[in-house]
Amino acid sequence: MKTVYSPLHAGHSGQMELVAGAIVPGFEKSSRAEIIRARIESEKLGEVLPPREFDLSAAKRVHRADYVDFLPTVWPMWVASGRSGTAMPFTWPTRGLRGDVRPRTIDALLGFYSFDAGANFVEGTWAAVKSSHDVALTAAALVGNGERAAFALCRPPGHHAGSGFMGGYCYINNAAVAAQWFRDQGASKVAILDIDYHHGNGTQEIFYERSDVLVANLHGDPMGEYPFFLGHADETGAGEGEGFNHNYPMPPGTAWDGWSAALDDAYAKVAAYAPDILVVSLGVDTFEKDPISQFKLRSEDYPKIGRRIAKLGMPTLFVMEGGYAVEEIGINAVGVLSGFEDG
Ligand code: OKP
Ligand code: ZN
Repeated sequence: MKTVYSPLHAGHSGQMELVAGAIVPGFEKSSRAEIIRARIESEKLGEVLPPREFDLSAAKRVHRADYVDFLPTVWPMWVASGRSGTAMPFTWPTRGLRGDVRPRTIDALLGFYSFDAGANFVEGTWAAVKSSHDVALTAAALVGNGERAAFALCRPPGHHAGSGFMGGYCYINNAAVAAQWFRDQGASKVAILDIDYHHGNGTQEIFYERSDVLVANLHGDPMGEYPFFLGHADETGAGEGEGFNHNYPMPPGTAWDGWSAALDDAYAKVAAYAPDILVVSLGVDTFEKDPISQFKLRSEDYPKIGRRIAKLGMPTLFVMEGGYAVEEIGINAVGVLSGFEDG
């Protein structure tokens, strides 16, 4: 399987994050992508290719144009307001406030276009976000051109980014952009299987009223886990999209038995839908040693996931999402991909 990777991700580093009342170095750090790439090379998974540049028209098919256009302006506005360090939002237009009036200053705009303080900006952030988007579309094109599968080594991740907002380390929803791109290239149905530990609220929101993109999500129960405000089992889609969204919230401590039972159910939903293309939002923060997550998958489980996904027999695009146990992130992510290759 070929991988698409860009070194520009590394400019998105050194950002700080607010955790339990303290400002600490971000968990979503650049070594994540480097360790995955090194493992791809040592395991000889396949060629590692650079992305081609795509314009933002595909992104604007799933995100609001004003939101996409805002992203490259953040750092220049931050600097112009006399700041340095990390740009992050701290005020949001929640219930009882006006979320329909676009404000003017950088602090206000950061809140207007986000749902939490987890999508931070440093100088290289926009270039990294754009490269991650290009990585996803370049890998999508490989699958579109007949490869059985490809791996988009995206960083930063994307699945928390919704049509008009960033959050949870995510800016552009790489998996959603790729799914839409497949549709626009002629695929009639696309399925997205999101196996990151956290619910892919952005992906769900983007496709919630559509039947042409099925979304299945396995994740920590939002009653007690980030992103808290979406991802319940009763969210099944709306309008045209009714019945095309499937959530599998699971309790803390869930290990292979419980998790793989949910995967089997999601698998059956995807198989019954019979999409032309499968996009996998691949997070490995389900790992037992993940520092911010509560599931108990082990390294030996990841190849089993890949083998099961391969049995669907669908052209498959893997898009990297989360995973914060940096030491094992290469073993686990490449474990899924190698398992797929064997399956
Ligand atoms: C991204 B992905 C507050 C942030 C809370 C955010 C987790 C984002 C996970 N500082 N945690 O789904 O792996
Ligand atoms: Zn996650």
